[in-house]
Amino acid sequence: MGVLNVTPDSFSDGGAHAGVDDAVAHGLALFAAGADVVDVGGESTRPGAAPIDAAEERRRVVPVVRALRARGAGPLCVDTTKAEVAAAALDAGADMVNDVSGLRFDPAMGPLLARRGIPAVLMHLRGTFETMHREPHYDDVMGEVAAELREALARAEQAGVRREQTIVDPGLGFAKLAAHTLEVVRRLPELAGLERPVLAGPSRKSFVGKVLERPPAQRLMGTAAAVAACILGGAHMVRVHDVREMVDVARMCDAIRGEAA
Ligand code: PMM
Repeated sequence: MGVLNVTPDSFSDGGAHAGVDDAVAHGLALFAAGADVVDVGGESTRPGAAPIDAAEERRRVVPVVRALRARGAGPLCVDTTKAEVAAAALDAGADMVNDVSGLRFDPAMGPLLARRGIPAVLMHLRGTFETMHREPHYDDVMGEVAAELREALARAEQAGVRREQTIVDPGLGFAKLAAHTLEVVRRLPELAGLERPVLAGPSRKSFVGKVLERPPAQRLMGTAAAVAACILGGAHMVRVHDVREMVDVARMCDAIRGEAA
């Protein structure tokens, strides 16, 4: 899954693709580099990022989805916690939804996913975008992440979402210190107990920066190591910025796992 952030302030590539033409060019480049799906997001989750309303988020995301579709590009995923934005992006041609709140922020999201019947990523996140960067506490981080993802799956089921639609994501770096995220990556195989496909997003994140003491632009090799650990730990999909390089990492990991590269 290639990352296409259409935000003026995202932490690692913010501002680079804020115009529609630039965003479309970058989205096409992600597919050309080997992405199987591109995730279009209009709201930054970076610490201290200003929250935006649905109208502004739609204004950022929908033209990019529509223009990529017009160029024959896809499949496309929309990274949003707002049902209104998700619905508009799906109407514009998006194929799936990535809700980093795991259906907690907008009660209309579950029913929308149920009606549309499309694949949906349910990510683990504690608190809100404003509170999640405060000192998080876990006694058993992986046990608690898995239990809270089970709750997200139950919320989805309650709303009428079919289990087959769902993909789970432990939310690397979300409401987690570097040590928590490293433990989640190490214990990723435990998510197999949820019996759903797993997505992981280690790309350029601060836990990589913390270990290597490098800024986001210099986290390529750290990201490669984390992507390899995730895939060998059972992730079915990885959400990354550096698609061309990570396709090689993924193919190599698949070969090591004994799967077709
Ligand atoms: N990370 C970010 C944004 N959206 N969605 C999912 N499902 N998983 C993630 O790990 C994730 C996400 C933040 O990273 P970015 O600002 O580089 O997009």
